[in-house]
Amino acid sequence: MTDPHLDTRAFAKSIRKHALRMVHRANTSHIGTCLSMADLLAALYTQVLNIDPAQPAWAARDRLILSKGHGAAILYAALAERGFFPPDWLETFSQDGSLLTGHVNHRVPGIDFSTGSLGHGLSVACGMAIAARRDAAAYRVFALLSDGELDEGSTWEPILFAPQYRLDNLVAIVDFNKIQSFGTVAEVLELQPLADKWRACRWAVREIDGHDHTQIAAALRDLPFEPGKPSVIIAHTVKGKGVSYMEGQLAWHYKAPNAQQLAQALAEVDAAP
Ligand SMILES: Cc1ncc(C[n+]2csc(CCOP(=O)(O)OP(=O)(O)O)c2C)c(N)n1
Repeated sequence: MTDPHLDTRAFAKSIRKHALRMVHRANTSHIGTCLSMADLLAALYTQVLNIDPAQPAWAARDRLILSKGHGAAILYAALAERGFFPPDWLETFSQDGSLLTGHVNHRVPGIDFSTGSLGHGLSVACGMAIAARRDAAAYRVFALLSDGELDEGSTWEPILFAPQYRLDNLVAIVDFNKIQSFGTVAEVLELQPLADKWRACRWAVREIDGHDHTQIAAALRDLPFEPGKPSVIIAHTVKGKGVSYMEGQLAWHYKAPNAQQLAQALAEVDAAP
């Protein structure tokens, strides 16, 4: 169930701030990837996903697989904001003994699949989408992928497979921030023209600005883009979006902000429109 009182922009700010505090506290990596998908996750969790925080395993729920599982912090933040578990759990992120591990853990309420080893999420999402078909269930399956995962052959197998089975209950979203862990996409393994590649594999494709709330909402509202075809949203994003000194900077794949950097980051997120 979506909650009509949730404000997507406020939600995006809130989860950005949680993620910044979490990686600072844990002195851990991956803030850049969290910030690049913040607006996409905010739209999904406030406007789109048919979920019930009181029943995380509700059989009819929409499924979401964060295939880029190193972005766990901001997904946990979104789940806490939606009421799947108390927000003070976020303070344990990436600490010994915590459920909130540094990569996505399915033991956390609201998580459908553990991820972190890149390149598997879309195959699992395909399986869930087929299961929905066979059970005549109406839920949809969303897989949020990184551009780095599109360098892996294991991601292209479900890209070929899903159209064959006319899985129009399956939605892939590519967080196309054009930076990986050791270089840009263009340097490591060029993906462009990316939309043409998905189209050639028989997906219905929409390209959007992944930080423009109007474009994100419109794309998610129009799903499926074509009956009988899986849909992919290629979201052009900026790694580190919302924090000036992190935006487009490779180093923030790994670095954690210190106390002073955290204070500046939180202030910038607060000051954004
Ligand atoms: C199979 C696999 N190989 C390597 C890694 C290590 N690793 C973590 S993040 C990452 C790449 C990050 O770039 P991208 O996938 O584009 O995601 P982004 O952080 O830019 O959203 C890599 C190689 C991994 N998690 N899984």
